[in-house]
Amino acid sequence: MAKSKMAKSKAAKTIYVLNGPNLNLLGTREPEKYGTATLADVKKICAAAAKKRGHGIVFRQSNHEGDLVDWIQEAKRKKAAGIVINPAGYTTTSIAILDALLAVKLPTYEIHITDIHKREAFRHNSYIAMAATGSVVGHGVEGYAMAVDKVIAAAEKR
Ligand code: CA2
Repeated sequence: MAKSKMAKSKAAKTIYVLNGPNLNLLGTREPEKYGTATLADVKKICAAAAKKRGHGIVFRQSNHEGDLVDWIQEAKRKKAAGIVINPAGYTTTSIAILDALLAVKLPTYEIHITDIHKREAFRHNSYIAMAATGSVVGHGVEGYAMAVDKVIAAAEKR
């Protein structure tokens, strides 16, 4: 491999960690389902996982679909290494988020705190999975660290 290419792939980069609707409530409601960690705790988990591999994060949450689309486009513009996304309630409905991910072609891991495949049938069919490199489901908030790790590994292979 050319020296310049090697240096480029090892350089510190940013992972965008995006969170969809209602995840701002994490740790304050339905702890039996989603646990007691807050979204601020999740941000720390992601930052630590990225730092271990020499990378940083941009961490965002919105209750609005268009914000998530804008941030996916921003990740591409700002040359992020990859995206970790918990689309929450938009998982099974958002062709707009799917299209944004297909357009930017960044390594992307979908994360769900709960195992969506063991929950109600309406939660099973993820549009986001059609654009994602892979997914982490059912590992609680620690699944975010796993997803950050996996997306960095995928980005370093590119
Ligand atoms: O398990 C996940 O991470 C989900 O993405 C969570 C979504 C749900 O619609 C998906 O099917 C699975 C719900 C996010 C709502 O977050 C809350 C957190 C705490 C209290 C209330 C809602």
